[in-house]
Amino acid sequence: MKQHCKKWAAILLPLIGTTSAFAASSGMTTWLFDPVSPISEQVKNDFWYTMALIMPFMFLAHGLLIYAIVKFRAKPGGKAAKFHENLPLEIAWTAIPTLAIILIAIPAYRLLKAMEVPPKSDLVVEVVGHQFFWEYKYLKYNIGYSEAPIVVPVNSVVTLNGTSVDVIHSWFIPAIGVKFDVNPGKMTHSWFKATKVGHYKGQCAELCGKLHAAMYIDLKVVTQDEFDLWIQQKVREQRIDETVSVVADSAKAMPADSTTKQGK
Ligand SMILES: [Cu+2]
Repeated sequence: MKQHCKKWAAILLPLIGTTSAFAASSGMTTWLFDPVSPISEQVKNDFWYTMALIMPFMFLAHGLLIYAIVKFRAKPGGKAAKFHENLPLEIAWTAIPTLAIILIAIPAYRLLKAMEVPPKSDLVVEVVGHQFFWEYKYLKYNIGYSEAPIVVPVNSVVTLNGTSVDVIHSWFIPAIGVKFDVNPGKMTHSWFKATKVGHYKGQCAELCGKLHAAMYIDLKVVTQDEFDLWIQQKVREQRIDETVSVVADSAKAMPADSTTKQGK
C-alpha cells in the first residue's frame, strides 16, 4: 500500500503544483470580474459561499472513487470486491446533500429577488433589443439613440425597462451583476447601482441570430456633472436631428412643381 501511495503522489503532486502555478501566473483568480455594484458584490459572495458548500462533496466523491479503484479493483489472480446496500450510508448520502442544496437555494433565491425588484430609482432607461444592436431611451429627457454606449451617473439607482422589436435578446454586464432577457411584446425589468466610475463591457447573452456574437454592450459610468453635460449635449443633438427631419418632411410634402404653378 505504501508503494501505491508513493506512486500516486509522484503523479498527482507535480500536476497540482503546475496547475496552481499556472493559475497564479495567468491571473486566473480574477476571472470572476471585480464587482462594481451591490448586486454583483452579492453575486460574488454567493458564488464563493456555494463553492465552499459544494467543493467538499466534489473532493469526497472523487477521493472515494480513486480510493475504491485502487483498493478494490480486480488484481491479477483475484476478483474485484463487491458491496451491496448500506441503509445508514444511503440515508446519509441523501440527507446531507439535500440539506446542502437547501442551504444553497435560500440565499440564491433571495438574491434573484433583489435583482428583479428595483429600489426607488434615480434614472429610468428603456433598453430595446434589435437584431443586432441595442437602443436606449431616456424618457425623462425625451432622448433616444442606438449603437452607442449607455451612459449613467455613478452611485445612482438605474432602473432598466427592457423589450425587443424582433427576437429574444439578453442584456448582460457581469461587472454590475445584471443579466435580463428582453422579449418582443413584453416589458421586463432590472436595475443596478454602479459604484465606480469606469467603462464596462457586456454582451448579448441570448443566441439571437447570425450576428449575436457581435452584439456587444458598452456601459459608461460617469460623475453626475459629466452625466448632466452629456444629457444637455444629447438633447441638443436630438433637437437638431428633429429640425432636420421636419425640414426634410416638409420638403417632401411640397410638390416639386409648386413654384412654377405659383408663378402662373
Ligand atoms: Cu444575441
